[in-house]
This record gives sequence, C-alpha cells and structure tokens, in this order.
Amino acid sequence: MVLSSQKTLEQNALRIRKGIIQAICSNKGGHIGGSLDLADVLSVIYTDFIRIDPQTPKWDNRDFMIISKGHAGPALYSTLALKGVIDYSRLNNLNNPNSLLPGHCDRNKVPGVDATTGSLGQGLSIAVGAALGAKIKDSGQRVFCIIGDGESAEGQIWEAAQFAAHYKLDNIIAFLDWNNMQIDGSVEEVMSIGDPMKKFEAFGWNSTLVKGDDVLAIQKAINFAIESPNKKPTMIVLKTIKGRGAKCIEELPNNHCLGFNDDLKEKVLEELKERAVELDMEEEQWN
Ligand SMILES: Cc1ncc(C[n+]2csc(CCOP(=O)(O)OP(=O)(O)O)c2C)c(N)n1
Ligand SMILES: [Mg+2]
Repeated sequence: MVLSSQKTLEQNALRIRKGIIQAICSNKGGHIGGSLDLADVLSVIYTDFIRIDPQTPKWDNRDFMIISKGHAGPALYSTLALKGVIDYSRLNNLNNPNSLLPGHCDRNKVPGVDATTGSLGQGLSIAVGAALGAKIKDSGQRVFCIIGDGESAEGQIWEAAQFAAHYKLDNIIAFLDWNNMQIDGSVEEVMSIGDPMKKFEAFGWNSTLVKGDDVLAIQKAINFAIESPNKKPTMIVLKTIKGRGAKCIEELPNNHCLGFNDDLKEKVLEELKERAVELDMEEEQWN
C-alpha cells in the first residue's frame, strides 16, 4: 500500500478545515469545535485508506464511515466535497430549511454518508452491525467509526464494544475523539471516562493512543490495524484539542457550538491562510 506524505495529509486536513468553515458560516454558526478536531483523522482515512467510489457512493462493496458523534456533520461533508462525492456548492447550505445538508450526518440526504447520527451512542452499534454483515458476506469491507468522549457516557457504546469483540470484528477501525470536552463542560467533570485505552482493551479490543493532529502517527496506527489483523477490533484513541486548527476557536472556554459573524469568520480564515502559506498552498482560495 502506497501511503501519502505528511505534507499531502496536512494539506488535505487544511482543505477539510476550510470546507468546515464554509459550511458553518453559511448557517452563521454550528458545531465547530468537534468538527475542526476531526480534520486530521478524516484527511488520513480519506486520502489513504477508505475504499469508496466518489461516482457511486452506494457502491455495494465500499468501506463504511460512521460518524457516531453526528454533530460533526460539517467535517464529514467537507471531506466528501474534497473527495468529489458531493459538490462544494452544497456546503453553502448547511442546516437551512429544506436543506440537502442537515447539520447532523444524514444518510438519506447526503451521498457518501453511511449512517444518520446525532442521537449519541448509536453509531458504534451501526458500525458493528455493518462489520458483522461484511464478515458474513466475506466481502473484505472495512468499517471506520468515530465516537466522542462525552458520547462514551452512553451505555450503548459499551454494548457495541462487547459485541465487536465477541464476533471478532477485526474489520472495524474506530476512533475515540478524546478532547476532554462535552457540550457544556469538561468530560472529566461531567462524566469521566478514566483510561479509555485500558477500558477498550479490557473489552477485548486493540487500543492505542495517538496525538490527534499527528497525521503520520494516525496513518501508522491505521496501517498497523489493517496489516496486522488479530481477530480483534481496533480503537485508536485520538488525543485531540477541540477546535484544533484555529487558535481563536481553540482558546475559547467552550467552542462546542458557536455563532459565526463576519469578524470571527475573517479571523479563522486568516489563520487557515497562514497555514496554507506554510504548506505551499497559497494559490488556493482562502476567503
Ligand atoms: C443521546 C443524546 N444525548 C444528548 C445529546 C446532546 N449532545 C449533543 S453533542 C453533546 C456532547 C457530545 O460530546 P462529545 O461526544 O465529547 O463530542 P465532541 O466533544 O467531540 O463534540 C451532547 C450531550 C445528544 N445529541 N444525544
Ligand atoms: Mg468531546
């Protein structure tokens, strides 16, 4: 398998961040923090690993992506636009009445979205069902799934974890976005998740901790899961910073869901533009 360079992965992560801002600004606000912090992992998955056909989003043998923390819809939509599954113009209509782009992931409205999510706790169950189906069909399909740390307070996450280990679903590669933030406070104070690596290991999973914006470390962890299957599902715990990629968002005490005025939009785009210069992407449009 040929894997991409750090620069390519970081460039795509920046493009994903820009699309997130485009979508959220079209709605004058939205779930910014938990969308931005997924840009790096989505870049790695969609640049190097997931097998999809952008022209045929419902291709029977595709790999699945389940964003269980469904409020991060803008991050998935932006990634789908980058891959050419949906048109970039669709990002201009996030969550508008009758919009074809609801704020939360919606499989009935958006091509390339494999599960409708937003009611937290359910996505990992959908992922294990899809993974078991792929095993029964012997199709070789993989299932990627991203859950939140606040979301992990839901008991259903742990039922799904147990199920995946029982059925030896080593075709699941899941990620826990460990940003230690919930909707209205830190995970530590609202509902501590303790040591998530130890927990998933105790549930019969492989588990590893990776810095959430270290694209090469994420790439290595996914590649290892694929190249060294051991009849166990894999949970890659991402140590993330909610709002990653825009300091003016990261530094807010709570960036879960923000209103966006032109001022804030300009500040964020300015930061993305600075990063674009570092990554030799200044010829692309950044406003
Ligand atoms: C079952 C359910 N309970 C409550 C909510 C309300 N809610 C939306 S987002 C959120 C916080 C999620 O935190 P986390 O999973 O850590 O997401 P992230 O920090 O990545 O945004 C909550 C409680 C919901 N969507 N579904
Ligand atoms: Mg969180």
